[in-house]
Amino acid sequence: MAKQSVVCRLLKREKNWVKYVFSLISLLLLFVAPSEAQNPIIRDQFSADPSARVFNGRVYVFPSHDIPVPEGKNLRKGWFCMEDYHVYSSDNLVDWLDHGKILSQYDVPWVDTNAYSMWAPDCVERNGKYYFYFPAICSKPDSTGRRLFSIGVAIADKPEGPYTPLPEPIKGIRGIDPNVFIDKDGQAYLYWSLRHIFVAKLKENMIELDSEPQIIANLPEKGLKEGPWVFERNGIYYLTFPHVENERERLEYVMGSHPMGPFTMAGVIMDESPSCWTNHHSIIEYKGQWYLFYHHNYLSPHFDKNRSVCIDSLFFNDDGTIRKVIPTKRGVGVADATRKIEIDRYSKISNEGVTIDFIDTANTFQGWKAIFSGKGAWVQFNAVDFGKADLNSVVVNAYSEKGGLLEIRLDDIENQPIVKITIPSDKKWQIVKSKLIGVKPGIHNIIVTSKENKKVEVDWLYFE
Ligand code: FUB
Repeated sequence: MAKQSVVCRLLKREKNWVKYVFSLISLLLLFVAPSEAQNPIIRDQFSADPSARVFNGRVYVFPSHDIPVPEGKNLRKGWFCMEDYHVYSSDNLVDWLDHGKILSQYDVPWVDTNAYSMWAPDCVERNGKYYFYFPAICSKPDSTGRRLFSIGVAIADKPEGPYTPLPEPIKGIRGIDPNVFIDKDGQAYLYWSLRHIFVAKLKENMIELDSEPQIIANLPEKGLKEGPWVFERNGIYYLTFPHVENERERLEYVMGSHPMGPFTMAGVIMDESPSCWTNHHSIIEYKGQWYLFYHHNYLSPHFDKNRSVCIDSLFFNDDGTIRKVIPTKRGVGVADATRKIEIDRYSKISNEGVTIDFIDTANTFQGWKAIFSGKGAWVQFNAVDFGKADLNSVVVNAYSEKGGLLEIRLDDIENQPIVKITIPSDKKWQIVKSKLIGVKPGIHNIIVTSKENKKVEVDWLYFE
């Protein structure tokens, strides 16, 4: 009812259809889109193994979907559990739209639906069709009686589906983590892993192999390798992959002059995480900037098989090598000053006097809060767009039993504050609104400082 009357008002107000359609889309996005600018970018469910692709000017992320093990299922304890896939898209890497479920294990005739094994997928476009590649355990045992991983394909006319799965997996493959690379000459290659990393040419139809699978040579001998992701830049072919050099997976890469190799070991893209055994990634260029999509168990600190997708910027050296990416909480993209800014997803933080914790440890999807406890402690959140600066107040969601005083500065902690925020003492969360003293137009880093030795918790803030 409420939604209907808003739409009616819109119809009356907007005189031309272009404006109307634009307003309607924005309105719909408000209702369906989780807007998450920071890491992790997907907060409506667990998500892992992100394959990011640019289709029609938008970034689409095809992750796998971790779920807690359903009750009553005889599944391996402490292991991955995945039964379907969603796809997400964005045109600013800030607002991510969940297009919903695109494929489930129950849709695919050859998949063992007791296995919950819809692991890391990929998707590519060819001649206007979208080919979604996914691994899963076959319901039919092999000649030795084992049920093994195969790779299937589902096809759609649009990136967000609907996808129709083929009745059989691709012949000639045992393995996981499919990745497809289409070279400039139009030849498509399929990569996958099973202890080694394999490659084979794909036929023009994208659903059959056109060469014998071959093991990629010159990769580290020792330690698990999986999750291949291949791309080309300035004539260099990069094969990037998670590898267990020490205790957990880190992201490494090799460089070569042909998609099938030979490749030469080039280095580490991201070090292993202290808490997540796996990592799995993809690399794309979007609007002139390169990005690394990867996963981490941020929303499930005590169980690393429930992971979440993150993004950070990636840079190359002049010789084509990749600079190591240090994972950030801030992630990428410009934050709109007038929308909720979660300063706990900070760019920088003072060494003392401020910590980050979940708002509710029983429901981590509610996100985090910044807890100030010392005078002079600060949190910096970069790239906030104040637009034309016709803003005059800040709204903060805060909690402080004894009350406290915060200040916000732009760009440099030595600058004059743009606002002083008195948080009254209270035993519940409160929305506090304070007048801005002065704000400059454009994009700025904001620095929130505590001015007293009193505990103040901040969930989010925005300007209006
Ligand atoms: O998500 C299940 C498996 O974990 C993937 O297939 C691997 O790459 C690792 O991320």
